[in-house]
Amino acid sequence: MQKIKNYINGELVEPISKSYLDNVNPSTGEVYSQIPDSDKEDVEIAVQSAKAAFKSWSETSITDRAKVMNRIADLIDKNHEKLAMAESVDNGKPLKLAKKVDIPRAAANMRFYATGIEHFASESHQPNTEYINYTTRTPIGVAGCISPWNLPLYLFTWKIAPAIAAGNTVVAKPSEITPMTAFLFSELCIEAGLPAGVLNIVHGLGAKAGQAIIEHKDVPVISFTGGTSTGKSIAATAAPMFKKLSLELGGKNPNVIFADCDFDKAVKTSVTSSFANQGQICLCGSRIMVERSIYEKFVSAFVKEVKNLKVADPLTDEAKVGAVVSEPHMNKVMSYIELAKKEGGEVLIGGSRINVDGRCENGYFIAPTVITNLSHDCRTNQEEIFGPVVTIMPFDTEEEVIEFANSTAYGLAATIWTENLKRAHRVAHNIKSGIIWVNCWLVRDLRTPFGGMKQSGVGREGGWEALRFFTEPKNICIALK
Ligand code: TXE
Repeated sequence: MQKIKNYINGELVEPISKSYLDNVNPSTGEVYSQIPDSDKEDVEIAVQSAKAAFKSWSETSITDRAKVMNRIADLIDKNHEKLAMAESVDNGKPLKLAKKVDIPRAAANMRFYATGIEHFASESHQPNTEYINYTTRTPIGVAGCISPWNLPLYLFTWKIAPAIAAGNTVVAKPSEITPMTAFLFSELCIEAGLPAGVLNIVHGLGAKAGQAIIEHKDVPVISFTGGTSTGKSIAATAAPMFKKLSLELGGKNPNVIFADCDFDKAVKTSVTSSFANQGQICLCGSRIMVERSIYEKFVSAFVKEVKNLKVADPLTDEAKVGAVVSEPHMNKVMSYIELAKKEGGEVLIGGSRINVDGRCENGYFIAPTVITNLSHDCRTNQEEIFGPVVTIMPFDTEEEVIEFANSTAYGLAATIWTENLKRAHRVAHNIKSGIIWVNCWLVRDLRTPFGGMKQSGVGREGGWEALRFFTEPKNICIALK
């Protein structure tokens, strides 16, 4: 059985304890590889290796940093099929999706920040003829990057790329639930000639290996994507140590449909925004709010469209929906469907596990589920489910739907469907979330700020935001006379 290794100081190594964890293929329920159960000692070596590499990497010219990052991007492209297959097997997502979205985006992340760093600039301020200020932005040191299981290589590289482009060295931990592409990525970094110690990848559990990274005194900057409760605990550890923190956490995103929308487009895109990646994207619209005059029509068109979503073996071409990521996660999602029923919800379609015959008979498949008849403030509509479950509710006025949209503890993303330009702007301004899409969903321009308000996180990723996050500004004021 394949054994994944840690990537420390430019080499693939076993965990010091020689302990391993099982890695399960969620489409079959079978253990198919082993991952290092790393602990403090492995993290210590990784941090020391990153510290040792920092001086030379931070002094490496931006052009040379960009060159090696571009080589990594080219190798991701070259290994597109292999990486996409690994992502689908590890995560349960349709292979087609991994090919189209996850792997191309990982390459794009590396290229985006390889070129971005060559255009990044700091400021100069001159108040009069006597003084001039200039601001430098220098790399901070060893960055801790911790990523989740829903978009494994995509989110892993989204953190690593700006960190190393800016001249930091990194100790990174992918999710223990989906470690495979991070391992394959470490092989590509070696092949591309990334200097030893610039990136170190430690595999293992969050509470053990992850926590050791967060607690380490020589890791002054941390970028984390994952659950809100994990984010809270990371903040509690990091804040008294005055670490710089970027937290990208959960969401409970509203999808607001006004009667004057482009109906067919709104229905089709809303089905995608509800169920893409089995609903396991922090940007999925999980609460659909529809203006009452088109409510019935929308619900029946939506359900009709959902019937066409084929749940199948993720490696087949017909699969529109694959397996959810793990058995515990499947149980969590199923428990929310039960909760919805207890709260008076009516399940219009789905609501149960699906048996996919053949090699996937023991896989973790859940039918795309649509629930109505719930109030905006019940638990089903307040808590993050993070699975193929969506609720639909009617609203009467613009004021009311803004109240519904803003009623959760989260504020990550929102989608608004209307052909009324003024209303689109008004509602966009009044919804408290970091990202708003009007008449579209998940259109990503990597230059835009990405992140959430309220319990959806702290800070923003993307574009200059990430390069600012991974650098320390210093203002130098010079007397000219
Ligand atoms: O995430 P965790 P989980 C949400 C979603 C999901 C819930 C829990 O609702 O059901 O979070 O998922 C590492 N110190 N999202 O349990 O635990 C962990 O090893 C340092 C939303 O899988 O937050 C992994 O690498 N690290 C989300 C990463 O944190 C720790 C995506 C995320 O795991 C740690 C995923 C600790 N103490 C889940 N504990 C999104 N916003 O996209 C865990 N980790």
